[in-house]
Amino acid sequence: MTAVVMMLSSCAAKEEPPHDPELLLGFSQLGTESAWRSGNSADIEKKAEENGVSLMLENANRKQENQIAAIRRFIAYQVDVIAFSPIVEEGWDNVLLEAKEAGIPVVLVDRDISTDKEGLISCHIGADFYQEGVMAGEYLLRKADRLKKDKLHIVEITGTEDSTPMRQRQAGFMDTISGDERMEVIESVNGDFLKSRGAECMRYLLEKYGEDIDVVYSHNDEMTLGALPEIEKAGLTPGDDMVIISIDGGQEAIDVLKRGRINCVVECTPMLGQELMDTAKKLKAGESVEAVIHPKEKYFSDEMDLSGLGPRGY
Ligand code: GYE
Repeated sequence: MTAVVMMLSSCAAKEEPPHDPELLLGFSQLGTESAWRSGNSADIEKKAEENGVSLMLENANRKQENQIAAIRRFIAYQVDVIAFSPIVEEGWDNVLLEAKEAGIPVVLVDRDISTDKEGLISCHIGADFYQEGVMAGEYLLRKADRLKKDKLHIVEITGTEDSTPMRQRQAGFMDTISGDERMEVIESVNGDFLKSRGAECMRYLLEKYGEDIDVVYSHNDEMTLGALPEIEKAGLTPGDDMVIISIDGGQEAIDVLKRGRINCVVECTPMLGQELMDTAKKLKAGESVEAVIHPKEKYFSDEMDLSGLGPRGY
């Protein structure tokens, strides 16, 4: 009798309305090159868990071909939504056409792609990198007023060539400062968003220009943190002898800013996980999504009292 009751009750349980089928999200992260990147991966993992989303996260170790292979695996696995942070802008058309043919929506996280094909991407969730460059340039214009100098020799250490943040942070900065006669970019070198390359680039620039460098504009915190010890080794004090401008706003750079060795850090938030989960759920449900989602960002500088600033979380 008991057995029959149990059988009946388990049958009854099966007839209950089915649970929402799980959402399976494939995400190809581009690497682990910075505190920003690690913070971004950690946030996506945390938000997937909180939202009950099954996440297949693959790390491409900074190789585009690894990202393409990961996206193909996600297609073969028939995930519900594919997301990825493209290391560079070009070269995605073929694999994204395959995703489109398989009927799997694709979300860009962080960086953008460049394509003339329609309908490959459902949504781009990432920072307005051009605006970040503008904020860096506007800070420098204000700083130049305070320094009362006729000429500022600027060196730029850029991020990964052909990536969206590299292109847009450069464009926003240049468009903001180029009309001002005091501003002269004497050289722009590629530091690939890496700390070791930031140090190498700075050594090269110091050997070539020495004390003539007035401003270092670096496209991310990692390269800045690599460059600073090189400036000190050359007998100069960053933040005093040279204006240092960085982007990202991770904890380490903010701490250095508070100590006066960086002058301005433009924020780029890696906390994109919740927007990604919301967007993936809508896409699975067949709802429409916004084409572009930019998080709100600000900057931190030596013009501000930063004593009350909370922990950054990355
Ligand atoms: O600024 C840098 C990272 O694409 C916004 O990539 C991201 C950049 C970030 O390596 O630290």
